[in-house]
Amino acid sequence: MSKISVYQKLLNNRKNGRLCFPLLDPVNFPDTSKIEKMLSGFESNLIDAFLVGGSTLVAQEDLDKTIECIKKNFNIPVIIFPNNINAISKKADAIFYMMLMNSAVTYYIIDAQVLASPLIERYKLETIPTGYIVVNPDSAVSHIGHVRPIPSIPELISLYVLAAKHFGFKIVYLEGGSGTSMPIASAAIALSKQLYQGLLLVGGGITDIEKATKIAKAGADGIVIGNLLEKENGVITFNRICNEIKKIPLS
Ligand code: 1GP
Repeated sequence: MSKISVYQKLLNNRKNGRLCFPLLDPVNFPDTSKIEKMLSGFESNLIDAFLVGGSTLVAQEDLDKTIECIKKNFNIPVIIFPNNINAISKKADAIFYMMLMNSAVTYYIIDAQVLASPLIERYKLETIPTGYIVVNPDSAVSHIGHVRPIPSIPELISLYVLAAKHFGFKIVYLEGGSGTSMPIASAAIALSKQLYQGLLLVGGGITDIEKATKIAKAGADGIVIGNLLEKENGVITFNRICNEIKKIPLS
């Protein structure tokens, strides 16, 4: 019997509540003691998948080490959230096969994906086609990805979401930019969810229950949290946030 895909697991989990994804950036873990400490704080029943990646990752071996550590501690899927072609590891369960939809250069729209394809094939990594839309111009991903910023106008953002739907992407990821003080606005999330039936993930600047609840209630199927995990008591806050948003009535 063939095993269930990571994507199918996410769809199944979504039937029971909003999805929660901690995002671990390998560049933050020069040695394993720091990641081991962080991992010991997570509650496995609150996490739907670990995302691993970051805008400035350079070495595949750092990615490998981070994934190995997670796998040693949890029986939860690990999905690569790639920044470039070096972010491919055979140790992961799946990869967001992403198109940075509002990049101004072909590299992040199609070239990197073409270059990455043979290795993904060789590693037999599950690809989850993902439309990645970056809203905040003042962010690392925006700079690295040559993003053509989208003003925070819901109708404009929704055009990209519609295009993602027509491409058949299984996930749309609305990115507010890591560490932003202005997460994606509720109106943009609500309109996006109205137009797109796949999994709508939202990340960037989610640091407390209030922001997370607002985003989830607006229509996000899942939230991604990175920066907060690095703060003091960040994992505890992450657990509280996830606990709360998983209680929100299904919609
Ligand atoms: C970044 O959306 C993610 O790609 C997470 O953002 O680091 O602000 O949580 P934060």
